[in-house]
Amino acid sequence: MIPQDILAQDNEAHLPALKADYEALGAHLARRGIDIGAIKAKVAAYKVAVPSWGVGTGGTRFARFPGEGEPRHIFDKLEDCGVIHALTRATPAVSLHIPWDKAPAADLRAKAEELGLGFDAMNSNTFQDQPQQPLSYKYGSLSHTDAATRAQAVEHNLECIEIGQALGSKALTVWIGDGTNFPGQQDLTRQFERYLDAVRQIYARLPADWRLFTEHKMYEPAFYSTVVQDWGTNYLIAKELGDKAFCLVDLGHHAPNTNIEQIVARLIQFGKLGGFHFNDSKYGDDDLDTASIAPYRLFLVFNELVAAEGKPGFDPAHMLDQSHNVTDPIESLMLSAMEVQRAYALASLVDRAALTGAQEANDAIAATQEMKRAFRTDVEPILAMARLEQGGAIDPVSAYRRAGYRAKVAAVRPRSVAGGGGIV
Ligand SMILES: [Mn+2]
Repeated sequence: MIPQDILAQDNEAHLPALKADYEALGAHLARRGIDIGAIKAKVAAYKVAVPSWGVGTGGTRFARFPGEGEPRHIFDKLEDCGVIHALTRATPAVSLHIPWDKAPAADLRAKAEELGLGFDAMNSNTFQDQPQQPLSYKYGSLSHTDAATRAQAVEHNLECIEIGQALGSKALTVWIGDGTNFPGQQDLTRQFERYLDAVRQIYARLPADWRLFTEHKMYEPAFYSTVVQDWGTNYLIAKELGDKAFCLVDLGHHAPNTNIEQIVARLIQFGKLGGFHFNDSKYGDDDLDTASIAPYRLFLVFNELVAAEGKPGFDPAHMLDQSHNVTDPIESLMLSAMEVQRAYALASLVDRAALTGAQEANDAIAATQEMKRAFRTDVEPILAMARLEQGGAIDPVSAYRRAGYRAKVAAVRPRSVAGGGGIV
């Protein structure tokens, strides 16, 4: 998909500058007592999953403007994900959405293997009605007032587990659109009781080596209340269910200015952080590219993660979850994967002993300066060298454009005519 000679040409063009920058950064970090090789090894080992739905062009409630050469089906989506991984070497797993990505397991496995990809968490969908679905989710799914509708939603989640088992997945992510638009529309307690009862039935059928992730979101599609509205409710769910249940944090699913890194710290402290859906936002669940708006916030989230490394049972799942309305999704996802790697590298530069010392001495300036010193470091040469050494691109966007991948697939993939909204 990306010819090796083109990748080699592109890397060759960038190599002299990279070598010089890497050497200079190595000397700078050495003065701070940091071994650049150790940071590079951490970055090389860091991986983030890509959502299958991320490689299609997204949209808003108003419209969707299809892009050139959009994937027609899951096999095209896997190819696009393969390009992202080939160039970044950071995204070896794809997260599927059922029923959008339904296909014979053997075919999915074969295609993924050909591309050097595996399968991350399975995502169920009870926030829209599917053709031929007997009962509607208009008024909810796992929390619906009607027992048969709840049973249908439970059954769908069990099917997602079954499909995931055939693919080698080890987790199910449940996000529901359930909620209300009007005060008094539902009894808030009874609605949550119904949800808990339904999600317990899913949890009871979870394979022993699987994890169940529940994802909170404060509003949208419901606008007065959602059933799983915040991290507190999410924590209660994970606590009620048991040891295999964890909370997923989607960065866009909070009120503006919420201290997300503190939520992350709390969930880590109580052993319930399941993982992340990375994206960025200015106002709401904007699903913008990771670190495009608030890179310092992402760094602060990773500061909590790096501080918790080595804690027993600490193994959060990392995934991108974005909607690309005005960019080539492959370029956005490559850059976003690199941004989470960058945040990880930067957080790894924090001098933990110095930070703790400043905290114990109540020296606020020294503490915050330690954070800023790490954040201000340009670690791009580390990321680029880690990619190059793993067979990827020094500059993935440059290599991708040089290879002309989008034009090539546009010639065989007709422009998608799917209209309407496209929050995907
Ligand atoms: Mn999400």
